[in-house]
Amino acid sequence: MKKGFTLIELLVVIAIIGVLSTIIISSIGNISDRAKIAKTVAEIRQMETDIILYNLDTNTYPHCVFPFCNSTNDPFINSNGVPGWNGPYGNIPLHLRSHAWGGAFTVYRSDFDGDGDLDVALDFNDDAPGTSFGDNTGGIPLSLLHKFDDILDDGVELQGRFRHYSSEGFYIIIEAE
Ligand SMILES: [Ca+2]
Ligand SMILES: [Ca+2]
Ligand SMILES: [Ca+2]
Repeated sequence: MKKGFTLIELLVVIAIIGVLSTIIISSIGNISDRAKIAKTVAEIRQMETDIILYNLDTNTYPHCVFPFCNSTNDPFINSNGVPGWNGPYGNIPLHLRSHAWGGAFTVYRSDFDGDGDLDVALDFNDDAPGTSFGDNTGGIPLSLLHKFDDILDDGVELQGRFRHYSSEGFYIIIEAE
């Protein structure tokens, strides 16, 4: 009488379990990514609203560079001497904001396209708020960044109002002023 499993049978069972768990894990991953993208799109829209309110008051844009942005220079909660400032802007100070993957989500200004006008960057950092460049615990997979462009702009990363800049994890709003 046959007792237990043969080695072949065990290997087949292990292989089947492996395939099933891969399928389950990847489908959970997709659901999780979709939820995170939806959450981050909402955060981007809120950030845009706060930036617009800041601009209406000051006629300029907030500038807050990770990791040097803190409670004493955060432009959403400090006037920093900017004329017309009438904050605070939004419910969460800029230096404490994070995107759904856990990294800091801030805004700063630079002339990315070199035309002499400052552009506004939405900075999706891979470092959590309050940490430094080496944290790296909260990065958005670069393969997912274009999803924001699909939803908020023209779906093309190198053109339009939103542009993915370089290989880094941030988007810019070109020609904001
Ligand atoms: Ca520019
Ligand atoms: Ca980092
Ligand atoms: Ca675009």
